[in-house]
Amino acid sequence: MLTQNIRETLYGKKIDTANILSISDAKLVRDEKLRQNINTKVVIITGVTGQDGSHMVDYLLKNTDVVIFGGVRRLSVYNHNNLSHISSDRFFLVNFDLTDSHSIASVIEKIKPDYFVNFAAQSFVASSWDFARQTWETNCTAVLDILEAIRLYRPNCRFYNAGSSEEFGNVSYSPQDETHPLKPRSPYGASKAAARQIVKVYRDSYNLYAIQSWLFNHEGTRRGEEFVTRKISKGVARIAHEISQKIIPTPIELGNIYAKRDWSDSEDFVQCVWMMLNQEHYRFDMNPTLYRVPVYGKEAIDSLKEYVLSSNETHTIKEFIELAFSCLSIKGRWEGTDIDEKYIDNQTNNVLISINSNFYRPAEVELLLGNSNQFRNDFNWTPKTSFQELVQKMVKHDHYIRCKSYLGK
Ligand code: NDP
Ligand code: GDR
Repeated sequence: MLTQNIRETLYGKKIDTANILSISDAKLVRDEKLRQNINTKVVIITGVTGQDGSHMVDYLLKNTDVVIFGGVRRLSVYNHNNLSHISSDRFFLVNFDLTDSHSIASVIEKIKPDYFVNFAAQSFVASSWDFARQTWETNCTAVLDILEAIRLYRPNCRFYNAGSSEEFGNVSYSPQDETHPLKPRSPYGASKAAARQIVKVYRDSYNLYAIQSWLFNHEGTRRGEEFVTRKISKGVARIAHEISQKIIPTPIELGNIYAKRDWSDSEDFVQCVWMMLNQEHYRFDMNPTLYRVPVYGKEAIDSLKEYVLSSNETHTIKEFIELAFSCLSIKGRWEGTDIDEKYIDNQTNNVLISINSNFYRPAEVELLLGNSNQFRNDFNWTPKTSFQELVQKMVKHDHYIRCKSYLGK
């Protein structure tokens, strides 16, 4: 029986991302959607308030006809900015927390998804030393809980978990490909490496379509503000504004600017994740009416591949900084060494960047450089956005926001 709340949610009056369904109401919505079209595929995406999850929602709404349930946890403040542009009768928010195994089991039992895309995580490496246990529970234990619930309630559901280049950690060789050993350097990296093992164990033991890629760093205008790229792009936009107002700028304080990262655009990667979840060979095995019956044969599961996704280029944080400032026509020079190193504006001699040892990590991953040729060859894929375009996109976006808020004052 459809309640008034669900009728309004389904038929357009209440499609807004502030309306979060309970798991039971989400089941009613799902049943109604399947009643309208039995072939509709149902996707659960976690982490939809974050960068990748929100881009994945955009990608699927634009390119497929699936119905999406975005998992959100209850917070005391509204944090749906990355979703506020969406209004679709194929996207619904449902309340569940990944650290609560009951809510995971319940959501999978009731919604019976065809795909479960897990982007939720404690994703900030630096904080993983401060919240090691919470990082482990969100990034690893929750993955086990999802796999167990899929095994019990929806064994034909395709599961994707977002793995990380941080699993390679203290790298043995470059570039890193799918055969590189796992040598994590942080509680975060260890949690993702452990999740990888349990995904494989469930895949092999129960013939589940369960995969995990190795995602190298990927960024964009929805990147969290504590990550180094966004911290720089926002800082550069602020400094450009301060310079234009003849104010002496406050420098951006950073940690290890010699670390090298392989940066891509998040919007490029979400498409790849969907491709991995639909590896050609399995497309015809889907049967939404099957329940408690493993769909995939051992041979099919054994030939599933897990992939590295990367730009295949590496750059230091220093290079990112120089390029970011140059996007707003600010040219600088480096002076000093170690903790005293600074980036100085050529025109005004103001300090733009300084080092603060508080941003050093207990253990650092000095170099990441991916080799995503396996994925590129198998799927005939190349990234749309280059490193230079990515930096420009982020800086221009933050500059626009800065100018808009200034003019709005
Ligand atoms: P974000 O930090 O932007 O998003 C993380 C999401 O996880 C947020 O929506 C957050 O919700 C949610 N979340 C955290 N804890 C819980 C919980 N207990 N229950 C429910 N939801 C929770 O990460 P990204 O989008 O950048 O990354 C997506 C995934 O990809 C993550 O797993 C990350 O580890 C992995 N990854 C990312 C890379 C990158 O460069 N971006 C590279 C390699 C891997 P809330 O808004 O409530 O905090
Ligand atoms: P990372 O991203 O740890 O690679 O994890 P982050 O942007 O936090 O750091 C990248 C590098 O920059 C150095 N750095 C600083 N980092 C931050 N955040 N703040 C600073 O002030 C600063 N100064 C220097 C760091 O030491 C590091 O070397 C990201 C996350 O998205 C993970 O979830 C994901 O798994 C990996 O990428 C691949």
